[in-house]
Amino acid sequence: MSKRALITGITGQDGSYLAEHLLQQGYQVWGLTRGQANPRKDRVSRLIPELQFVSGDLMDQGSLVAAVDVVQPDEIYNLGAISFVPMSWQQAELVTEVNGTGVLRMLEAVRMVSGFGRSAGRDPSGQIRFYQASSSEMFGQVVESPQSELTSFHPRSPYGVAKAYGHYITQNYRESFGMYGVSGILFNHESPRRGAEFVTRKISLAVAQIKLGLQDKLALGNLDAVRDWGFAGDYVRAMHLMLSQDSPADYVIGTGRMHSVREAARIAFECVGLDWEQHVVVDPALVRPAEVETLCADCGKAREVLGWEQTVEFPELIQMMVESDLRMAGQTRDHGKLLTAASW
Ligand code: NDP
Ligand code: GDR
Repeated sequence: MSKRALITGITGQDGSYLAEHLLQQGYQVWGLTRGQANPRKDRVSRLIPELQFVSGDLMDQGSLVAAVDVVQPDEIYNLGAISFVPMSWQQAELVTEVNGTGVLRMLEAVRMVSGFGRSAGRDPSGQIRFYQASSSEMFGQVVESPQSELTSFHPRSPYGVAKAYGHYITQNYRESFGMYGVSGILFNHESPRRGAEFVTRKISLAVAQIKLGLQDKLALGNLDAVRDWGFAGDYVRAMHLMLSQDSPADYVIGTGRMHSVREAARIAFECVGLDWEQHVVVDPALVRPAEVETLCADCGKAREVLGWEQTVEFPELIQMMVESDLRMAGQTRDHGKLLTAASW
């Protein structure tokens, strides 16, 4: 019997890569989608025709119980979130509801559908395994570098605070009810499917359009911000590995290498033979109210226990994104349109 997985956030970057990975492993995969005519559902359904869908929203407890009950999954990957950090200052309550309380609603849905009582669910066999998409944003203002599973949190955005709640409530349900719940503390990961609002994709899209003469300038915020960037395709393998262990535990996933936004821009423009300094302008409006200046992963535990390794280095990742956007920019220009992130 093939295993059944339910993925929230199926229309996002990670959802699509994870679905492809699990299908390759022989799983049946359902994606949770919200809204009455979500165009991103059509896009992922065209990309992965084997996917099945169930409707639900992290804001709506009843819909999550119904979705888990219909799918009867062996594994749930809770990737759904409002994931763009700046939005969390503009709509803090909404982000808290989706990214924080939404995790509690998913855990409650698992508990209700599995019929967990006070003493039930202690037997690890037959449990629904639950993965929570935790984030390096929880570390925020870092007190030690690199950051491991033992590093304390000091989130710098309402997004990071909500993710910390999701992290702790998953840990608490594991300890309170014996649920198989794990959190992957993932550092930034990118791909040609990354949303256009995130800095690497914003850069690769702009580089493609500048190269084709469709745009001249690229406005960025803090060029000195440093991140540990990896490839999303590598990181979804880690999610699956985490849920494949005998005992539930949390893991940090990252590359252990740091690069600045300035460096990302330089490499991207170099890919097409252009000088970044001729095109990048700094817009102070894009600088965040409280910035996470630097992040770097210590993923020794994931390497040792999961045997996880990344396969794509940073310059290769940027090149992959620029080449993909160049191809798509060429095609959309031929149809008289500008390139957007919806083009994949
Ligand atoms: P995306 O922004 O690409 O995707 C977010 C997904 O969440 C979309 O499918 C969106 O669906 C869904 N979603 C938003 N609101 C709701 C809601 N109310 N109910 C159900 N689903 C909802 O994110 P990524 O794929 O990049 O990231 C996946 C997860 O991992 C997120 O939780 C993110 O916070 C976390 N994360 C990401 C990292 C990264 O570098 N990419 C690093 C660390 C953590 P819709 O189409 O309906 O809007
Ligand atoms: P981040 O990713 O906030 O780390 O969250 P993002 O790509 O948005 O920002 C990375 C860094 O780049 C700086 N920056 C800019 N960022 C954006 N978006 N646009 C700009 O023009 C710009 N200029 C400079 C930012 O200030 C920041 O320091 C991502 C998301 O995927 C989260 O959901 C996830 O939890 C974390 O990664 C880990």
